[in-house]
Amino acid sequence: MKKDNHIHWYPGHIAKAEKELKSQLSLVDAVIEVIDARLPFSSSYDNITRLLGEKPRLILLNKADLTDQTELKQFIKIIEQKTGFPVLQSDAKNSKDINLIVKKAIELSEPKIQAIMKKGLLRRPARVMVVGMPNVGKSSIINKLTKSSKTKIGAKAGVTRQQQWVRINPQLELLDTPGIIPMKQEDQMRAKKLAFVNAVSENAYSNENVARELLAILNEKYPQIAKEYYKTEILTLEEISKSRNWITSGNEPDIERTATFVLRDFREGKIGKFILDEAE
Ligand SMILES: Nc1nc2c(ncn2[C@@H]2O[C@H](COP(=O)(O)OP(=O)(O)O)[C@@H](O)[C@H]2O)c(=O)[nH]1
Ligand SMILES: [Mg+2]
Repeated sequence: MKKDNHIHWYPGHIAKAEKELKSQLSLVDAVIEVIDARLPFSSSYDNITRLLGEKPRLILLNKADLTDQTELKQFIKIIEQKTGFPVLQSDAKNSKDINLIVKKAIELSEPKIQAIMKKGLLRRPARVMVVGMPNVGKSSIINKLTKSSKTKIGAKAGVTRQQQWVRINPQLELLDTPGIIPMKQEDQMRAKKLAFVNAVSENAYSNENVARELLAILNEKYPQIAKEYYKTEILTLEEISKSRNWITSGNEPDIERTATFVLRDFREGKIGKFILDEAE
């Protein structure tokens, strides 16, 4: 665990993940980009457009159950306008969005399928790759889509074994990918936001510093909700540890334990429903 107030970035792994993603791109007709709806801007991959080129894309704001719905609707509009791609919200515990996701993915792939058929080849299922940062819910979405009809297709030629194709229905096959994070992250605030939602390895930061930063943001944007949850007047690790009676044997506030719990509470949506990016 790191002790300084800095999120450490490891570009080595990232370069490899980017390279793999690029090589897979030629296998697919369209891409589903999964974003954590609590960070509609910060958890989108900056380089995604450069990386994906002209591939049709569906943007999914996942973990919508952990956000404020009114705010989320605003972000959906903004992202649709900014990217020109369709944007849907989704939530692992809700199956109502399944049909819409499947329908959109097939629709976005149709031009490529049509081009193949024009060459005299038979119609094949749409092939769609699911990409996004670690922990945004890529695998959960695929699991949800395949819940009833899970058919592992196995490795295709030129595809390494970690990559798993699954058939959703006769019209659609999905490819799960490992999470990718930006190659560089000079914006420390953004790096911290990604740590809040567990998109960065825990080895890269100190829980205490990241939890303090989270409390500062909640204090600014949603002070009442967070104070009510922790039953404190002031939102600090010290006050929360007292309120929860998390005290060390030396009768000091147990800051490390409190920080771990604050991060866990936030990640599980216990404190409340939040969006931590600003719409402007
Ligand atoms: N509350 C909530 N949790 C989710 C949702 N989707 C995924 N998760 C949780 O987020 C964590 C990471 O999910 P996973 O699918 O492994 O993410 P991946 O790394 O992008 O494949 C898991 O603990 C999931 O249970 C969602 O829509 N809502
Ligand atoms: Mg996964």
